[in-house]
Amino acid sequence: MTKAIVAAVQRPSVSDAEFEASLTELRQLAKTLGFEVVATFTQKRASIGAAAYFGTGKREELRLLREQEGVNVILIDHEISPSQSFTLEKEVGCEVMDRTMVILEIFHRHASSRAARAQVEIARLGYMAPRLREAAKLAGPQGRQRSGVGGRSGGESDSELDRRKIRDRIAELQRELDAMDLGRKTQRARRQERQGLARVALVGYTNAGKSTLMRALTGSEALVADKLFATLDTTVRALHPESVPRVLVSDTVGFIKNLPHGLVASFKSTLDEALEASLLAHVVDASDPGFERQLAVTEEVLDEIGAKEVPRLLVFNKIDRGGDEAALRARYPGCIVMSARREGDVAKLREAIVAFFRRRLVEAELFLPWSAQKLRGEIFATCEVLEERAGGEGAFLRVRGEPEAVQRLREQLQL
Ligand SMILES: Nc1nc2c(ncn2[C@@H]2O[C@H](COP(=O)(O)OP(=O)(O)O)[C@@H](O)[C@H]2O)c(=O)[nH]1
Ligand SMILES: [Mg+2]
Repeated sequence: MTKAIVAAVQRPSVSDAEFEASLTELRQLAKTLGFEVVATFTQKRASIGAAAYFGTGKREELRLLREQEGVNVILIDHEISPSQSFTLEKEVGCEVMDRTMVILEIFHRHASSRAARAQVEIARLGYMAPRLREAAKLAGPQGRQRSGVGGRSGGESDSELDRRKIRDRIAELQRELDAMDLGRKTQRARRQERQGLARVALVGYTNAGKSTLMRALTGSEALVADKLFATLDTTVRALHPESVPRVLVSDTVGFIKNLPHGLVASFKSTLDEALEASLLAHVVDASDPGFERQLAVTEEVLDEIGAKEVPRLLVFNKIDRGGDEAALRARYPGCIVMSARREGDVAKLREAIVAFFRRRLVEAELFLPWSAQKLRGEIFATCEVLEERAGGEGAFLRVRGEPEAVQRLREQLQL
């Protein structure tokens, strides 16, 4: 496992509480990337040097700590400049990632649609460009000049070339995005594949407990081996044990308190998972004193990405750690107050989710000609089959399922 140190400078304008909250969030983000955070390293500093993020003595201290702990990467809880990053890497002897890089990496992993991937790549390239320039500068004059090959005029430096390449690539991605019309086509294809499947997406701030609930609701090792779901990504799992109707749960990238400005667009595009769901379970950390603001921000962004109409289930989690259950219930009617640590509570959440989808179910009779038996698997996968009768030319199936699923089966049967 990659071992990491979370490190930051605390400036006088930042309160202890703020500072600690931000570090906690970064540790959480590191965990999301699969890092093991073995230490936290901080320094109080009046100002941050242009070239060096930490003071001289502190950098030496950090180097020793890194060696002692066998650490592979240092995570800085700020967006640092390319030269700060290079100085630090050289001095401590391992990779340095700043907050922006960590977040970009998480978005990258969560981007599932083409549009989301393009959006994240644009943000990544924008972040990389000045860093490549810096790397070229540090490599010295020999490293910068290459003889003119590959159709570029002699004397053009590598950094200029790289910069041009990045600019071209960003322009290309931007054109792709425009052409995709926000990926409508891909989305429609994906939606069709998943249509009729009851889907709930877990949304909310990072650290609210989404992934924990995802595991609790679906069984950690529950693999979705069904052919029907073979193309679904790893963040989608069926409720386990299985329910009727079968409900798919998806985890989304979490909201982040200190989201770097340039990442807002890519963050929103990674949320498109939420748009495909028929229910959003908005998970809130009830024990966080700032939960009301987090809740409001999440709702605002969901509105902005066009998820306003998707029904919500408000889930106040971590009530075992604090929070006023009675007050929450009074203030947010219909909400669920729970702890992911309590099995009974998870079962109740599960029931609430299944109940939502059950309310929407309709009953219908389908006629399945003997010639269309390949649709049988799909009928059984998307609906509950209440009764089956054989007729002369096919089978009559009385089914219960989502209105969209039944409608879609009807259309396919008519073809
Ligand atoms: N005390 C307590 N801790 C929880 C609860 N749910 C999640 N956690 C912890 O909160 C942290 C963040 O959970 P995680 O599921 O990764 O949050 P996510 O960022 O929303 O996916 C983890 O350390 C969990 O073990 C809960 O109900 N009670
Ligand atoms: Mg998570």
